Amino acid sequence: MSNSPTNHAKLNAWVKEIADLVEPANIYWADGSKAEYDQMIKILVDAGLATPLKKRPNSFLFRSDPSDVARAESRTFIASQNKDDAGPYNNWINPAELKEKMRAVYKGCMKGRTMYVIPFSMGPIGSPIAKIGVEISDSPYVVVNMQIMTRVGTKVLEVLGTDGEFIPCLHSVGKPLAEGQTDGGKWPCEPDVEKKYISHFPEERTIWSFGSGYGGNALLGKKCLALRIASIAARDEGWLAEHMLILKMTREADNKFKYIAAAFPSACGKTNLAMLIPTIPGWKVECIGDDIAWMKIRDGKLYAINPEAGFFGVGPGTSMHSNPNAMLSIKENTIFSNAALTEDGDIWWEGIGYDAPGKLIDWKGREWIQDKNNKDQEPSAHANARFTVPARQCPVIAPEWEDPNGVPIDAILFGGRRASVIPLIHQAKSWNHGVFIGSIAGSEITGAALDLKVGSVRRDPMAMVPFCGYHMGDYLKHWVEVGKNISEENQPKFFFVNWFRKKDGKFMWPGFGENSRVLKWVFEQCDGSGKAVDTPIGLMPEPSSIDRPSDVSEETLKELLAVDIEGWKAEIKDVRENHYAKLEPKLPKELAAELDAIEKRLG
Ligand code: GTP
Ligand code: SPV
Ligand code: MN
Repeated sequence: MSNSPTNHAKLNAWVKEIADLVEPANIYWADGSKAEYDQMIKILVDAGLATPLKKRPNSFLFRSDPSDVARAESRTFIASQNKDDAGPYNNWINPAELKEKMRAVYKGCMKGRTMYVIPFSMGPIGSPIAKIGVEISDSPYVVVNMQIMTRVGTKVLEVLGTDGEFIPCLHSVGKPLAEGQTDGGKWPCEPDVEKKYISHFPEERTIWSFGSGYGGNALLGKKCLALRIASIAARDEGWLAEHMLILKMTREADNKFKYIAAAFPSACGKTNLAMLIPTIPGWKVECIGDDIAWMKIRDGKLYAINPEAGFFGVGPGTSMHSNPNAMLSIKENTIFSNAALTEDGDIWWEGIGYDAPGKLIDWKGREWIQDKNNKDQEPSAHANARFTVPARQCPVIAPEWEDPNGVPIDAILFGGRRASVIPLIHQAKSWNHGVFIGSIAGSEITGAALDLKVGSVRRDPMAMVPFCGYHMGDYLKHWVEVGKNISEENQPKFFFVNWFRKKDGKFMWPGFGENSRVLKWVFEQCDGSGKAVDTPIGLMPEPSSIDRPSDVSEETLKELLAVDIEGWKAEIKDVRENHYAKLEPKLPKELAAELDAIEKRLG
């Protein structure tokens, strides 16, 4: 290929094969430079797809098509050779059949567009735990987002050399242009959800995405590579690829620190927890990552890296009160998707902490004036409006966030959104008990997927249901196996948290920075200085061991830390009948034993 900057024969052959299929007008190899970023942005602004924001230097707002606002879970496929390898929580299509279908839609799909070839590294470039991918995409929006979210460009090709391993990631928005046709200022995509595909071929370690330009559907390094494909590599190689934030918590009195990883489902508080400002004096939290952790055993301990280079965070609800460090991160050099636009050239969203300043343009491009008397007013920003920002812009990014060796994990938190039953915190008593509490996690569905019923509770083991590239039963078995390779004293401690308990429709726990009070107990449990009581569901703090926020009554805290025996019995019954039953015959016996044991303890 004439304009290829690499002599990597396999890569060049793949690029040629795809170009022959999708028939682009041009091919462009991304070098990851600032000049290239600016050039892509210029293309997008000139095309009417991006609006420069006067109030935020080098920042831009995009409005997507209303059909293309979040991950499409019903169109996400794990096309393993055997259906059984995908398991009950994934959509499966025979890979040969899926490829045939997709080849038909890919045929000529980049006509009139430039085909961008984006070499990227998940993890610091050249680090032994990094993985290299090459994304082919016809979206300059993808190029700029990939530049922020991953490490892109020439250096990656250098590491790849002439025969290095890479994961091929093919993406198209699915909207070819006829001779002389343009996008006319409209977000290009395939608006029919049924015609979108986010496909993974586990045996080949290949990703094929078609029809969507938004988030995890299109930025293929993130969920597709760093979770779905990486989870398969992790299973085969004895490590863990998880939907987890990583934070460092320091007790300033003695400068002792702990590293905590936490898995919550999409839009359930990872970004917020990862960079929280403790409300209790004497404690500091720094951020290593906000969404994905790759964890490997080294020197008998579990070490974690954040494979990403940026944050793709939820806008609505983010304010100087809830997450000041996110607000400070997004002052400049930020891409906004589906937020509202103010008259003076800033973004706005629901829950940003101040009233909408005058007339806005909503995420659908219409005039919008806030009407606080109308509770049913359509929001101005989409619930899954997002910001894309380099992680280094976070004021509390930990100095070691790019350490290729990772950080040793002391505690692992699981969690979800639950209005009732699940207490503020409880702790597992062993590795297998920890895997158990993670495996039964239930959470109310959020707006982070476009085709699920918001609000209903679904089981989401380790927050990985949408992101695990193989059978959930085998995945849980893998977790059990990893524990066997870490000595008990080096195993992280496991906790389950729930910031989302409600009474009379209101949150009982203030959340956000106040969650530091719960993290403090976690820290103390790791440190050996915490106080805990034994309960049928695990270890729990006495209400007096949690520093109570001023706006939480003693009675409320007691309620948040009570074990609702009847509620738990119903929970466990549901797990047995509707969740664990689905995992048979692959349910690990260790987890079946944990289920029997908790049932017995509940009486
Ligand atoms: P993804 O990026 O989809 O993986 O989401 P996430 O898990 O990083 O969630 P994020 O931190 O972006 O929070 C999602 C929503 O939950 C936002 O609207 C937050 O304001 C809200 N939220 C986060 N933490 C808390 C909390 O402690 N309490 C309450 N009540 N809401 C929270
Ligand atoms: C999530 O849904 O968990 C996200 C956003 O982090 S996306 O990248 O679109 O998957
Ligand atoms: Mn996420």
